[in-house]
Amino acid sequence: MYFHVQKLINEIVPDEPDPQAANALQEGLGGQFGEMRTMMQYLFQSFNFRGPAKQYKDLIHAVAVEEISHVELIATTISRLLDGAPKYRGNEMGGGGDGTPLEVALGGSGKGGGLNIHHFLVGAQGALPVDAAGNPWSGSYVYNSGNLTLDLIYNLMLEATGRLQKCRLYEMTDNKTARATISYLIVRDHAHEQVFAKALQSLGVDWGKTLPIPNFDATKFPEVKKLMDKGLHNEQHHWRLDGSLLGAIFQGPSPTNNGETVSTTEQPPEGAPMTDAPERPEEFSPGLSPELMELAQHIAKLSK
Ligand code: MN3
Repeated sequence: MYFHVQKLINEIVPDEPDPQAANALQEGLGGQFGEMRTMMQYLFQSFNFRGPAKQYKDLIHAVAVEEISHVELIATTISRLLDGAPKYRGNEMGGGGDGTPLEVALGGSGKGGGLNIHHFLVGAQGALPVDAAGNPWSGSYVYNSGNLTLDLIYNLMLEATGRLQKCRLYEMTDNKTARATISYLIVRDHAHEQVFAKALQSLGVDWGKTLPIPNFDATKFPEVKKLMDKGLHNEQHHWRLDGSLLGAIFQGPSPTNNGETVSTTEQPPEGAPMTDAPERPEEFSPGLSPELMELAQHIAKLSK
């Protein structure tokens, strides 16, 4: 069973609305190598785990639980990037025309392209479980062969591809809201590559100079450097209230053979405050009449 803390796993930095960046980020949420896939793949692998080598179940499960928070973080980031985009006139592409409040959904009068009309038509300026081309997320992305070594190899490939795509996303946008979340996820993908690499190393694999993938100096992205300076790429929390065997595997020298050390942390990340999204009357969201809102606020008081 799972418990919940009403916080985000990392801070979302405020910046201007940017519906194009929001759509690009959909790949990191609902794409074949996105956060919904990592979450579901690792959850199913842990649900279906067989045999007594429980340290590997704990390891897969630890990453799975963190991925739930990544889905939450990137979905919230997409919502923030969309929120207020129709009325925003500060940059070239934003801002609806003169009369229609949601004109931006049709491409607007600026640069146009790169938007997903469903962000405004189906959702109310919120994230959707689709990729950047609008394809719905699919359960067939999930790889769970039941063979532990194969599953771990595939998980490492998944994290490496996720990191590759996020590095490309970083190069696509300079929006601070988007980049803060992309950078955090680049660093955590790095950590998860190391988690699965350590697991495979414990089963006899020697990584030599292969890792991380993509193998380049990620500290050239300033936001990524800040997080790596704190060692965020070398640690993994176990997310268990009742004790975990993750630390038996994820400790000691980094599998990237760079002289750094990896470790399992006892304390979860501190988290960042979650703020309320504003109401959007042009989307009829949340669409409560003053009478119903009054009723809702009255009910909220009863719970105290
Ligand atoms: Mn992730």
